[in-house]
Amino acid sequence: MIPLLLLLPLTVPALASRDKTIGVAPGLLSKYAPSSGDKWTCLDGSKQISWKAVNDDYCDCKDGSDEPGTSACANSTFYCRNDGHIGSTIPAWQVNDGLCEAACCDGSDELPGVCPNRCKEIGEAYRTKRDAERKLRKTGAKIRSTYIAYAHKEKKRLELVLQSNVQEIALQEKEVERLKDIAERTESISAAALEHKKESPLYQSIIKHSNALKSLQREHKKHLEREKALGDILDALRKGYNPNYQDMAVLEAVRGWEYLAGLPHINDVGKEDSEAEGDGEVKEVTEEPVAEVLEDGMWSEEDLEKNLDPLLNTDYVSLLLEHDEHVQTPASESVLFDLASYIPDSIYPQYEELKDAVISWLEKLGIVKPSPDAAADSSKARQVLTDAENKLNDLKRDQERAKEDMEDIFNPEGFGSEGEWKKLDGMCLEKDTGEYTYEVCLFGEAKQKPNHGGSTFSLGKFKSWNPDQDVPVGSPEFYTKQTYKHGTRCWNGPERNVILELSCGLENAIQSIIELEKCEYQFTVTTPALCLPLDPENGKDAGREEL
Ligand code: MAN
Repeated sequence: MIPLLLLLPLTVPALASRDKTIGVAPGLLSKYAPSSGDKWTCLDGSKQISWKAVNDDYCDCKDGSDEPGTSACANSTFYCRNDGHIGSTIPAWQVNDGLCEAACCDGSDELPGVCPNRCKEIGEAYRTKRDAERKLRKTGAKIRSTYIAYAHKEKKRLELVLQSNVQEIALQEKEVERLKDIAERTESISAAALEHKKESPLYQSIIKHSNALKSLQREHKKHLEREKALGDILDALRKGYNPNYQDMAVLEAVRGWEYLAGLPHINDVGKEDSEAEGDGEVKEVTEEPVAEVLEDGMWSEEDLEKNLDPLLNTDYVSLLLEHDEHVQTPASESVLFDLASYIPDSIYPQYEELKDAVISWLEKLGIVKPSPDAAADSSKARQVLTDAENKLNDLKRDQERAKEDMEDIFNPEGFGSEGEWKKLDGMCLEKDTGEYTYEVCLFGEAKQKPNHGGSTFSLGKFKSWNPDQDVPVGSPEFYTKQTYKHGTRCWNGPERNVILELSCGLENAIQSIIELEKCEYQFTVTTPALCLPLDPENGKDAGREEL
């Protein structure tokens, strides 16, 4: 009680003696000076008051500007200079309330002697922390810039993929058209007509060639295997024979093999090296095989290995039908002689049934030869068509994916406006917490894998960046959170999901995992992708203002 009584009478004179500019922000200091006649005008220009009335603990101006250093005006603010640290502004009601505000480390919000000035130590600690953060940002930003470069390269690669994909699709579309035509014609042609076509000397010759080639291929394979086995035997002889026996037959066989296989003589192997290095180790250097000179159109060894099988799998019936198109227009294909094309659609099924019945009677009576199996040929043509259509669909899907990837690379809602996140697409990070190993494949799926048996649970798939409504898309804060949703449902509970809290760090790593609520997990993750470059001018963060 006594100290309070002692303080009260001191308050007004103490205030009167204090600097009139106390609590004034640096930008407004020039406005706090008396005009002639010791007058002063409120900052909003609404009133002129005596200079003495400034900071006299009585509110005169509507805008509160006459009391920057007291709590007299509810709408004014107080500026703490915080020398040794960073200045800050607090609301007027916190001034002279007997409490030392953390934001005013110099204690200037209270009367002298009430709060100690802690700005030196706080400022030093702040600067140490800030410098460490800047160092981290600087190094991290260098890694981040490599991520950006990767995104540009990736874009170029995707552009090329798209270009070649467009050409491939066009070619494959033509191929599908061609095969469709063949399949339709194979299906429409009668078995007898097909058999007749197969009797063409050209077709017969091709089949013969094909069979000969298949037989040669079989023999060739046998010889290759034999040559390999012989080579192994000779290799063993070369390495294992004892030169002291001076067996000329063996020596000749070894020399002959070395000549054929382009190997140095076994006694010379490693001599040069061991002479130079003195390590005595045997080193073998095989001579480079001399490249074969091929006549025009001839196949190389590699061609034979790679392309002979596809050639031998050619659908010769399809070729035969296609060949027809090039040499003649079969009379039976003319609409004039195609009875079926004159039949009205309504009675076509009955016509087909009647035709099949008549043919089957004629076959049974031995008047016509049973028709060979045309279905096998037509189903083969259909299969080839289906394969080609599947390939076309795959190409189109690849194209769609490449287009989506292209759109996402420099998209603020995708991999960031600089593409800095593309590098991390699909990168998997793991952390062992004892009971579980948690995994997140960025932009993919998060998982909880038990370390001592049991099932792995999905914790959800990538859903979005920061879902907070008030965080602008593309702002640095936008990239500090990711959500992964719709994981395995908890027993009697919600689906598992993850909130990923991201911050700048030199490594892409999971730092901690907490199950915030049942089946809701929080991963904290560091990544260089979030290390924004500092302002190159003064080494400060370009986008943020210090405390
Ligand atoms: C498993 C784990 C836990 C989770 C419970 C919920 O044990 O996925 O993280 O809390 O299921 O039943």
